[in-house]
Amino acid sequence: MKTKPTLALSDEQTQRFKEQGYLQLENISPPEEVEFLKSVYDRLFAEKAGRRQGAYFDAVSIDEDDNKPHTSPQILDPVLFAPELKETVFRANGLAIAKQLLGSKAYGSFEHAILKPPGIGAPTPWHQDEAFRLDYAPGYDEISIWMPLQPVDTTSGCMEFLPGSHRQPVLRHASPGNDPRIHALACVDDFDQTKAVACPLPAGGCTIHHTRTLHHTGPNISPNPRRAYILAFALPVKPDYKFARPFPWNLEKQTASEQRKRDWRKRGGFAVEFVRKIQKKVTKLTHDA
Ligand SMILES: O=C(O)CCC(=O)C(=O)O
Repeated sequence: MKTKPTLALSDEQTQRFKEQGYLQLENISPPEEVEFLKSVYDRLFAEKAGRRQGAYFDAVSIDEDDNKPHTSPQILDPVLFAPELKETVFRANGLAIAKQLLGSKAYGSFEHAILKPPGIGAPTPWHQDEAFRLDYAPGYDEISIWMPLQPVDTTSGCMEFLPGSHRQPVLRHASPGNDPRIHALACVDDFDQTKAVACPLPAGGCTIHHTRTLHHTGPNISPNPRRAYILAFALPVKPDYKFARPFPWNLEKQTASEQRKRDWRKRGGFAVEFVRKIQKKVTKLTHDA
């Protein structure tokens, strides 16, 4: 990418991330960029961008009814629907941080946007991101960089982490209410929620967490939308089914968004997906260079 990073983690911050499994920064994207991202973000959610191809869905409901208000709408890979998101200071800084924490081969693996509408925004259950993985790959390592586009605290759904929890394996997860039609996952193993640390942030700040760090967000009871834009970075790996089976809670899933994606593929979306895969490979190679 052309945009240059404007920050680097100190040794002390890198060490803290290794010990705690998360980190908080006051500033990863400048104020004018946050304003620009907010306008793109609001347009994408107003359009329900990617709904017909399974990229837009409500994470905490059965998500079949377009007329019901969505309480945790998400868009997977929003950059596919707004190419102007490609060149940002947020992305350049995120990649630089990922290379510091994971190694020089780190690349942008995935991104998503999660909106919690004012007053009705639903909590995100406690989970480890790795629990969403569909395959197993030796050497897999990933971090997420979570940036709010407005100030965020415990009344609007800031991130809360369990320090040190990234040193555990992936714990048992299940669909909320054991309903496999719901996209979200909730950790159903024992863990001590009283040790959770909330991370309020200014607009354009961020939290960084490891794929195994237990985290959640509360509801948005504030009068303002809570917009979060998340970039994930990983090390390149190859899936290997000899080593482990996919997680059982993912094998059960039957979400409406997956069905919309299958229908879209049949209508020709598979060709679009193929082109996107090639473009992603090219971007990854550029990041490696
Ligand atoms: O924004 C949220 O509510 C949750 C975000 C999250 O779980 C993540 O980025 O891994």
